[in-house]
Amino acid sequence: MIDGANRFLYFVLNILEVHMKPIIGITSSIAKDGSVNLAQAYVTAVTAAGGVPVILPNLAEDGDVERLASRLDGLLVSGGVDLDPTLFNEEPIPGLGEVAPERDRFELAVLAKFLAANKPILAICRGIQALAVATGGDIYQDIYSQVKEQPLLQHQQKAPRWHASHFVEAEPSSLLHEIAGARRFKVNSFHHQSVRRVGDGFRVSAISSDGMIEAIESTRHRFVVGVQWHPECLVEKNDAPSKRLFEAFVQASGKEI
Ligand SMILES: [Mn+2]
Repeated sequence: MIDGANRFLYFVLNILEVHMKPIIGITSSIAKDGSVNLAQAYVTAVTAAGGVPVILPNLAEDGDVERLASRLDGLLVSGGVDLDPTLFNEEPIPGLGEVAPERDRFELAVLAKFLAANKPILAICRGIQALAVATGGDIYQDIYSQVKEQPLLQHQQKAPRWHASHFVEAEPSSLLHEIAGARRFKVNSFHHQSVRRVGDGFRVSAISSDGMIEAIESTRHRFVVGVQWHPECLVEKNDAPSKRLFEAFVQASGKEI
């Protein structure tokens, strides 16, 4: 009898837990062969942190984006190709790489919906650049040709994706500092663009030793964090700051406003 009641209780708790798991939308790219593309590492990292991931296609209709955003608890803006510089009123320079106009349009639109609703956002690599542009900041199209003031680190590492190659320094009392639990830690690096200027209501939350902005966060929202590195690739090597970042993001997404 008691055993039966316990089993029933366990069953109910299981259902509740599953129902309470936040749904995390992850943006995707369109591959050369026309398929919707997302690295499995994002899905694995969100799942491991207790979220239910769903891969988002690049929708064009504003009403569809609104509807989609209203159903999601958190938004993960994933990595990918360069951002179109005309979005921040610049002409393309020779160092600019490939761009993805339909993806730019969708990500800026879905970011706007999430920011307006104060729903959690984790923006990774290309994602931090989209977040900066979506919120009135701008980016370097190509740090190697545009940053002349100081020598740069190797930000396009040749080491494997799970290898943390350079240090970053978190700004004291930033949300990132609190989550990472350390001022200085190592990250991986696969970028030639970088945030140049943050918009109103945003702060820089980590820099690399060459002064490049490696993380930003909103001071007006409950959880809006952008990182220039790829924490989803470090999670598999049990990197503590990366695991905590995904956990904090998923946890924030599970809380009602
Ligand atoms: Mn870097």
